[in-house]
Amino acid sequence: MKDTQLEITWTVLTAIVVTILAALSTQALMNIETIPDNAKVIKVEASQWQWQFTYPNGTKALDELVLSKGEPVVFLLNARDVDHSFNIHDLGVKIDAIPGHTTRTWTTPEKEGVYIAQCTEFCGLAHSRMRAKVIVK
Ligand SMILES: [Cu+2]
Repeated sequence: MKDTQLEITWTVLTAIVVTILAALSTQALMNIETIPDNAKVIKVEASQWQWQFTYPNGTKALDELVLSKGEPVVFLLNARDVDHSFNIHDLGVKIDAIPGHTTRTWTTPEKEGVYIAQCTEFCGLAHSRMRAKVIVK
């Protein structure tokens, strides 16, 4: 095989691999950004040192969140005092809660169970106790 043929072969193979990776990456990114239309919106307000959840019907709960298995949920976050960060590690949720600014993320819990939401932004003396129970049923 001549050098030219070899170079063309490697160039074409590389281009095919890069194209496949680009297509897979684009597909993955589109899945991340697409919030399902039927997602339930839950407002989350952080304050030293608790989480307040407001469900679509207006019901509020402190430090306990109940989600339905297989039901997509959008979290709209705000903070009352200082920066916090809402992290439900096992559900792939992590986003900052910032005073005066609404942040947003979403998830679909796929497994029943009890999970922990933990603040992951140092927000004061009781930061480490700023947890909420997350029940998926
Ligand atoms: Cu904190």
